[in-house]
Amino acid sequence: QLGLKTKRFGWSVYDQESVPSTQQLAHQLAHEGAEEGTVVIAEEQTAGRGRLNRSWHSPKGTGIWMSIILRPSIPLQQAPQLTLLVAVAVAQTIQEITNIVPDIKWPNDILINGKKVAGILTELQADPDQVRAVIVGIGMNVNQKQFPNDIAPIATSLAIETGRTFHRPKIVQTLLQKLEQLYEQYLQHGFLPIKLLWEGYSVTIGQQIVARTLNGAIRGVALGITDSGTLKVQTEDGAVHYIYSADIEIKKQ
Ligand code: BT5
Repeated sequence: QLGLKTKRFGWSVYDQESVPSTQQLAHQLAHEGAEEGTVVIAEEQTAGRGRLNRSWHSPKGTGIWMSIILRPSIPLQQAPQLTLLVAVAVAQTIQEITNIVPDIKWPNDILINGKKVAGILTELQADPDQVRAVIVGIGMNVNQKQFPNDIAPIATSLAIETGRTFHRPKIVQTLLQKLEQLYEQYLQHGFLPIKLLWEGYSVTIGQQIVARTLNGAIRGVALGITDSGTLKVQTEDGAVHYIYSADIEIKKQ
């Protein structure tokens, strides 16, 4: 009923009314051997999550709460590339649907006017050095008119930004199409073309930033992303750091 026009993605769609987390269900399905392109989507998540077990607000019938199983044969250290690939697909989708060009803040935030409209959660099932499955979670705020107080200052939706409401299945269809197209390009030609597209949406590169990682904060200039998708940051003492994942604060110049 999603009217998908994709070749590889969405042959198997688990369309759920309410789940704790589509990510959790997708992990389970991937463990059981679900094929690449399996999609789990829900009207509502009661325990939607972000990175580091933060919660993701996923009220009923307003947004897109979706997880996709990918099975690329790539070494573990290239997995961050997939977050950036998905971010490009989300940005392209928003651009096509609304005509607004969103910003991507490395690694997983899609912003409009500085507020978060979508977030991506990339998780792995892996052998010691090879990826078995990548579970990509996408949360996109679509028709919400308001947010709870704790996230109201940082969150937005397509409806808030445009004053319109949107037919979510159409957005899902566009998103899966973009995702499949970028993924095929990635498998055939590698990360470089994706990286160029990503740079076109990026608000991180060239900025003074603070990157908060699990090992502490790094302050410096974001020089760029590497070919594996990590962020290259130069601190004041001239040292260059490569960051796999972090929360980024962009300092006002
Ligand atoms: C993310 O984490 O941005 C990843 C979000 C992934 C959600 C999808 S929905 C489908 C799939 N199933 C799941 O259970 N998850 C995935 P992170 O960068 O850690 O950001 C989390 C932070 O964003 C929270 O701590 C809040 O501050 C904020 N936040 C929570 N809900 C939000 C929302 N709906 N819109 C904007 N910001 C939100």
